[in-house]
Amino acid sequence: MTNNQSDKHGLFARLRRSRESIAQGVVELFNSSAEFDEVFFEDLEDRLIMADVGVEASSDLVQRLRLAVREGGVTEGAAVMSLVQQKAAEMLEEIERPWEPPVAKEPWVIMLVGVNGVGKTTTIAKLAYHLNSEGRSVMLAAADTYRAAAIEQLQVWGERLKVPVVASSRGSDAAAVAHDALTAAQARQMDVLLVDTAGRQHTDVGLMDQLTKVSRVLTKCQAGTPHEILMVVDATNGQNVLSQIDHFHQRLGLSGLILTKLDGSAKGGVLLSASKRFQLPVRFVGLGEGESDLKKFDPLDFSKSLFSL
Ligand SMILES: Nc1nc2c(ncn2[C@@H]2O[C@H](COP(=O)(O)OP(=O)(O)OP(=O)(O)O)[C@@H](O)[C@H]2O)c(=O)[nH]1
Ligand SMILES: [Mg+2]
Repeated sequence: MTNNQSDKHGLFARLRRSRESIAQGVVELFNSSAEFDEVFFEDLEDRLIMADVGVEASSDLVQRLRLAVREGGVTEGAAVMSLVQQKAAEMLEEIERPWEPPVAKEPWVIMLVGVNGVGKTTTIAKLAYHLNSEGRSVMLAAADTYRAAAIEQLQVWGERLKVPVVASSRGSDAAAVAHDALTAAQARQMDVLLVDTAGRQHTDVGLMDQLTKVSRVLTKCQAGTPHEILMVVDATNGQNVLSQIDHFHQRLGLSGLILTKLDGSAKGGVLLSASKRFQLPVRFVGLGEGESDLKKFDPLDFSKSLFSL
């Protein structure tokens, strides 16, 4: 990635607010520190916690930094900041897993889940656009049969992106829609099936049960599916995303995260905290409302965007 701020899709430019909020405290500290000693490390840890990086991740990051600074005998602010970037990236890289479709003739099935309004449906559209541009054929399943206009919203995206959408009527069984969509995707030899689901609060037991049913029915229809259950979280929710992920992960066994609305958030630091706690790789980040506003997650890009002088 480039650090060119005029690049419309540059993560660096889009993450300005996150960066500023973290940078405010951290840069102040770097500017006012003559030495990178224990007092500095403790202060840095506090400022990272304030910036939504969370207690565990901040402590881990600062410990890695402490060792690297001491081992390397690093004394210069810019060099210490570069180590902060590297160590944050290292933490994220440790839980990365390859993002590749299984070698099979059957569709690669990806289900998106999350609480209301976080950007699931928009992210489905962005993913369809992304996968299409890689040369994969994509089909969408409108398994949000709950919210008014949810089906139409996905159909509008389908028309715009020229990808087929399998839908039923509002109020119908979400698991049946998922089943029909997978059968259709198999018949039409689609490479990928993206399953949209209704937003739900993790405390809503009935709706959480429905979600596990969707997943179960997919497995029955084609063993090994869904290959991915990605939880979409909204960066503007800050530390609240941790309890959301906790509940969804317990019920469904998530395979990864997508962080949306990073363009409008000062809370990108929560990603370090979430990925560390749940050991879930971050697959993509959402940086706007258009179909091309999705970026494949790159740990070093992200860390550089978050921490810089
Ligand atoms: N700025 C910004 N807006 C986004 C992003 N992703 C989604 N949105 C907007 O967030 C709003 C909600 O998006 P949806 O995709 O409908 O969210 P959802 O999770 O499907 O919502 P429900 O199905 O009602 O739970 C829309 O106005 C989107 O345009 C993003 O990365 N950045
Ligand atoms: Mg939706």
